[in-house]
Amino acid sequence: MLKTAAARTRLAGITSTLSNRSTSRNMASSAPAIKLYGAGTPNGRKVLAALEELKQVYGTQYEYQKIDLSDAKLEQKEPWFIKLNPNGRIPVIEDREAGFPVFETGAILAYLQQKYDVQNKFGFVGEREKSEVLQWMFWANAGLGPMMGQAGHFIRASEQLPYAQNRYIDESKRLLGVMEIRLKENNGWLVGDHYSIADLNAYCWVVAHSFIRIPSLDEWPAVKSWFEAIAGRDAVKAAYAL
Ligand SMILES: N[C@@H](CCC(=O)N[C@@H](CS)C(=O)NCC(=O)O)C(=O)O
Repeated sequence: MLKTAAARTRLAGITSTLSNRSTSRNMASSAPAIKLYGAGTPNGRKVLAALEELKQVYGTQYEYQKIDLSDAKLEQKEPWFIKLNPNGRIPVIEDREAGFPVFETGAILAYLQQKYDVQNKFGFVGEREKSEVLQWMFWANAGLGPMMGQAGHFIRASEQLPYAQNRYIDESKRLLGVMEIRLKENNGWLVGDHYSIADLNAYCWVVAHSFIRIPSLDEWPAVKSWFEAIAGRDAVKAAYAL
């Protein structure tokens, strides 16, 4: 029994604060844990496809905000975006549950796989395979992606520089040759005995081959079969349809 009106008022205040807190917690928990800021580019699709894979296996939900990369908008250079990714490029994710953002596609894929792929459907348990996933992701993100990206840039540039175009197209072809050997020696996957984030990470760049004057993958039959297997995955199709 509360003795004074002041005590009753104090209790009412505490109760209302607690109920507001619990309302805001409920609102926060109803939003998906992961928010992706991306676009329909090779790097943007990579994370979309990884999230779609997790959604299919675990029902993981995510929110997707498309960033307008056009010169007229350059949303990725705005201060609010730079706070999430100091590099001013998409994609970046926010994990509301953890309370921090993650940028760089390799780091995002590794983070999502380690935290949300609890059955290791897209990763591995073995120490060697875990290291190999990182090796092939670093390889693709330091080599294949930048080389194919530069080839595309010089092919579309207003100033046509055959030396630069050929340098990046030839290097991209060399890297496809490296993949060809690896896939042949490793039963069709970049790492271990199944599809993983290492394959998805590289796939989203190989998709762009036709934009850099590589009309087909016939020269690299193992890459071609690998490419077709990944393209046929429901999650990958869903990501490319968004
Ligand atoms: N190394 C970065 C590359 C990110 C990147 O180049 N993103 C491009 C789209 S694929 C971008 O945001 N371009 C717009 C810009 O450069 O301002 C990653 O893997 O996340």
